[in-house]
Amino acid sequence: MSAAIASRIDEARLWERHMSIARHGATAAGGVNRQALSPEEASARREVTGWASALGLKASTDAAGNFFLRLEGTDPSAAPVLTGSHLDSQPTGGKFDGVYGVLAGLESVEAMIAAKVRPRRSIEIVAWMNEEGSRFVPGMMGSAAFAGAMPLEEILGIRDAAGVSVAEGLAAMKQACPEVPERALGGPVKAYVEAHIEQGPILEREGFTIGIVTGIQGKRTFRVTVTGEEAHAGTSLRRDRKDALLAATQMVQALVAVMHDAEDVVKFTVGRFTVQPNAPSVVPSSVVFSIDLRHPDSAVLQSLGDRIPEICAAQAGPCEVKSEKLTTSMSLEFPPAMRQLIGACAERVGVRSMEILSAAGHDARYLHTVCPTGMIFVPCKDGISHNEAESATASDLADGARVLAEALLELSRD
Ligand code: HGY
Ligand code: MN
Ligand code: MN
Repeated sequence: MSAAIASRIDEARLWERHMSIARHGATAAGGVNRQALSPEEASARREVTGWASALGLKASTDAAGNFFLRLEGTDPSAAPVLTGSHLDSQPTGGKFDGVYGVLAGLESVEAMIAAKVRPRRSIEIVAWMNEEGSRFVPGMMGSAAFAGAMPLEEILGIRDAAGVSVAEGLAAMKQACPEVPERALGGPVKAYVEAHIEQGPILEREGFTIGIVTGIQGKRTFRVTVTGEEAHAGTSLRRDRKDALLAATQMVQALVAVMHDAEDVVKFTVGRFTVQPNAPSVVPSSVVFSIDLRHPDSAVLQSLGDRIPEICAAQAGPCEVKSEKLTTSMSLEFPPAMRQLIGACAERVGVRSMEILSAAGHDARYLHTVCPTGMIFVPCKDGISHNEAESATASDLADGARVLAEALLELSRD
């Protein structure tokens, strides 16, 4: 292995750190529930900070709650190279989604220090705030704010299901990590590389260790609110009812029929379905449901998404319906130069790589709007993710970190 830094990556240390971070928000089924800006995320940040501070890295945070660990370069004034991902998880998340990008970044920097290599440009490891969009909607708020794609004021006012605002969550995080200084939001970035598990089965099935990510498929999200009328389950006549649940389920079925494609390329998900008053003997007066729609072809994504309001309206019956378009992110392609660089690093490290489109969303989407951006995938078992059974191997994680370390060093040199 000719790569100088790659040989310093410590597979056991990287694995142990994943197992240690998995304790923050550990679930009985072996996964994690580490919601954005939660005490669990704060304790995970503190543990990562402990490892980083021991290496001389400096922690900081910005007004959007993004968390940075900086290895100062020999030219501190030069725009830094960023790497990282997220520490928040889905409610039934796994040990590797997001965490891997943060820990692989830390491992890369630790390998450089061990090799006594000081990069010219500073390298910053980032844990972006609320990538998952589980507690606060939409996801990727932190990287969107960093890239100027979403106004901070709008983000601060968004509330979770318990009515807690992002601003209150940020205050709680600050209270949990009072020693972390604040820095300006945004700023010049030379390049960004994010390591992540694939969250799909392709690398494992094709027998490749490294995915050189070509881009990210497009995604549109919606919130549909169906309003009916509460009524007694025993006395109200069917013809008089305004049953929001009945209307909402018919809307979902009609949407599923339209989104069904034989090639299974359209990805349509209703992940959240909230019924009010949610009492067995009361006809539901309100249903709010989420729509997560994805497709690699932006024109198809646009046209399918545009049909959602009319499809829902057609199934409303005696109820009212409001279809809100929340986010629209079209498919993107990472710069060929970044893909070539990652490919060359994989070759130098001596691991097999293939080009692959990301079907999952990542903060790299927003960094792509501010600097040359790339992603490195490693396999996960059976492609399972957003599931407590999510699993990866120590050697694949280490190989991905080796490629990342080489790429970061190369990017931080010029
Ligand atoms: O939903 C996504 O694609 C990401 O894993 N949060
Ligand atoms: Mn992720
Ligand atoms: Mn995820």
